[in-house]
Amino acid sequence: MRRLLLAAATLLVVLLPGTPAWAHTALVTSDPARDARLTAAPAAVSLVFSQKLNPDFTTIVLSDAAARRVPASAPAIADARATITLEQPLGNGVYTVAYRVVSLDGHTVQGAYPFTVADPALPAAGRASEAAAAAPDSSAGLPAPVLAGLVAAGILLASLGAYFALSGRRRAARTRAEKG
Ligand SMILES: [Cu+2]
Repeated sequence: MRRLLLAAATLLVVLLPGTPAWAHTALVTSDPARDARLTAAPAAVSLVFSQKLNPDFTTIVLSDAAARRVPASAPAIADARATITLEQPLGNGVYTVAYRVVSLDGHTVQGAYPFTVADPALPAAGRASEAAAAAPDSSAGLPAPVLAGLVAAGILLASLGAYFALSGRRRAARTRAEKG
């Protein structure tokens, strides 16, 4: 009987690893949604969790593609929903919503997800940086006159090399003839 109790106690310890995942809060839904592609910029970001939120331990940060924080209000908490209101209209581009909240058992839950603003009425996002990133560093990107100059210089060097090699051989032949 005692052995059985011991086995049961051991089993209990094994089955109870400090933090049962089901006790933790989780992001249930959000607006904008994860990976959303919006044709109109949102004025707010709203997250709904599976547990009631603690206003003292709820953080939501919106960042742009350059990881700059987008100015926004402190999260307004209503039960399990937290909403930040953006202070400026968003331009086109990829944004990241990062959140950090506390579960009822006191453990922190954090995560992040992206969404994209692609308003056809706004200028395209980061065209200059995209162009810079796309520019190849190979000779294929060189303007035609530069390429032509490089080819000409190559031909000149090759023919100079051939000339010196030839004249060197001729000179060697001549000295050999003079000696002989
Ligand atoms: Cu926990």
